[in-house]
Amino acid sequence: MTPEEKFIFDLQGYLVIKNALTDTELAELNAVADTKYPYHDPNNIMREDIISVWGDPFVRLIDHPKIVPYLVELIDPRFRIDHDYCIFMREGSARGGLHGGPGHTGDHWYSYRDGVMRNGLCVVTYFLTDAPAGAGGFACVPGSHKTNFQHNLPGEVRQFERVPEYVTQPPVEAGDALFFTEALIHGTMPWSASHERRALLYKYSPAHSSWAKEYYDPSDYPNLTAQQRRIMAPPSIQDHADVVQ
Ligand SMILES: O=C(O)CCC(=O)C(=O)O
Repeated sequence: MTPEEKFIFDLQGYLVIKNALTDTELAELNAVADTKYPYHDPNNIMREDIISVWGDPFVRLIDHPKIVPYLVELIDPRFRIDHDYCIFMREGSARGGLHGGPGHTGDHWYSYRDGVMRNGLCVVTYFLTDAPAGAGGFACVPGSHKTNFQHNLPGEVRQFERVPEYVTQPPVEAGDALFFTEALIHGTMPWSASHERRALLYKYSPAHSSWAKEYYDPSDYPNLTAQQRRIMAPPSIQDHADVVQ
């Protein structure tokens, strides 16, 4: 991470990583995503768990070389993947309000000490389509990973019935990734663009902790590298060696 990226993440609790995916990677991922259509949901939204089993291009995202430095710097060199899923949305769909935040429940926390930032559960979202300003999708309250008053956030703001200036929908392009800590207040704004939203969410924890109640089964993945196998291991310090950048 550059010094400026550290400044931004500490300030905001999230960071956009431009062009995390190459055009080839993006095309491969979108080609597979195309085969998942049409989905039949009256709400025009598809949220499917464990999309890492969709094939090798999705497995490679687990320790994508552009992303590993952020996981090492912001979680720990011994991070683990906790769970993954996709959110695909069509025009007019909605999925729920702002949540998360640095509460006393779950593994949503951010800390800083002696030049080192650490987080509990963190998310890398890969965008397979653009999310321009005003389109909706990922939204957050920048800086709220350090708030002391998260319960004062009004209900109508949580539900996006009112969108004050402190709520942001960061514009992103296909191929970008967005790294955020679950200590950040965040959620999904209704999707208003005419094209589909396609977001892949890979969620990571410190080596010793788990948010999900089920763990990955390596036998579902025929071509794992030794490093990916370690990153997928259940929570423990012992099974997670440092991930090399
Ligand atoms: O990208 C989004 O739509 C928000 C995802 C979300 O709310 C979460 O990761 O908990």
